[in-house]
Amino acid sequence: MIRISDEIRDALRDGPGVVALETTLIAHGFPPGEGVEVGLASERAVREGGAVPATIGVLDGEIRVGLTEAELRRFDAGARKLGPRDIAPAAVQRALGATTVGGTLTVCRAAGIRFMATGGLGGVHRGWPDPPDVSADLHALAQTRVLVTSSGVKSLLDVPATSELLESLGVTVLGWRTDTLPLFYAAQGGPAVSTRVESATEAAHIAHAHWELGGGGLLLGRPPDASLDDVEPLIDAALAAAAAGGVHGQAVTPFVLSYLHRESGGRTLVANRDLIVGNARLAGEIAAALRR
Ligand code: PSU
Ligand code: MN
Repeated sequence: MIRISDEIRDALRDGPGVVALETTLIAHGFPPGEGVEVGLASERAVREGGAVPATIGVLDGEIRVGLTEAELRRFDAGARKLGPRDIAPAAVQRALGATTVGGTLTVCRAAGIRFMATGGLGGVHRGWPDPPDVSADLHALAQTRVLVTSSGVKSLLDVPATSELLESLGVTVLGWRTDTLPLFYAAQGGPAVSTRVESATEAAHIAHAHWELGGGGLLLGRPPDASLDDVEPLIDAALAAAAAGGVHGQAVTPFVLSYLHRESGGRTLVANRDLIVGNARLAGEIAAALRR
């Protein structure tokens, strides 16, 4: 049921490191056609970092680890959004399925992949417990021996509450040359990280030591290169529009991202793309550093 490409299988055995990439941001995080370009740019960035990219999704009845460009182009907005609980059903039913961070981590566990990159982790939605929505990304990260590089937690969420829950779950939260967790589009203003790191080698050594101890996931927060510090009012407006429109569950995050991309005149789209690609490059460097 799981099919790993030859290049990735070789790399996992004795080659350069491997970095997993998700397909939900490709299918649901960007306007039609643009997500694929972000996915392809992320793959190139992982290689520039010195590792092999492993983009993950469900296609033609298989859980695929490694997709060709033509296959990647099939992940459009019609794809199911797959969290950890949705992968087996999608494979058996031969659905086209795009994995979230949590879904991708579930496949990493089965395939033995130790690194992943994305834009922003899911987490505790604002207003919890109304709605009682906590992303399955958090539990998957706690249970999986993977270092996820992201620009923190998506700031449309309750980031301080998510940070508290990460601590409760035993997830090590590292800051890339920063003392605070990045706020996705914004570099500053987030809660404290548990440890600041200065180099890819240091991050790789901490991950390795954490796993030797029997630990699970780690999050590395890399601030966006260009910080957008004026989007908070737009996020409030987007969340209000989602509530007014009866948008809930899995549809909230894609709705809010596309609202922001539109209402910011494309500024959040550029920021989101650039931070994803930068995170992929850094994850590649860390995966390569662990090999050395
Ligand atoms: N990062 C981005 N854009 C995205 C996501 C991450 O820059 O669209 C996706 C990831 O797949 C993450 C998901 O797992 O958003 C979280 O969705 P939810 O809030 O429904 O758990
Ligand atoms: Mn959710």
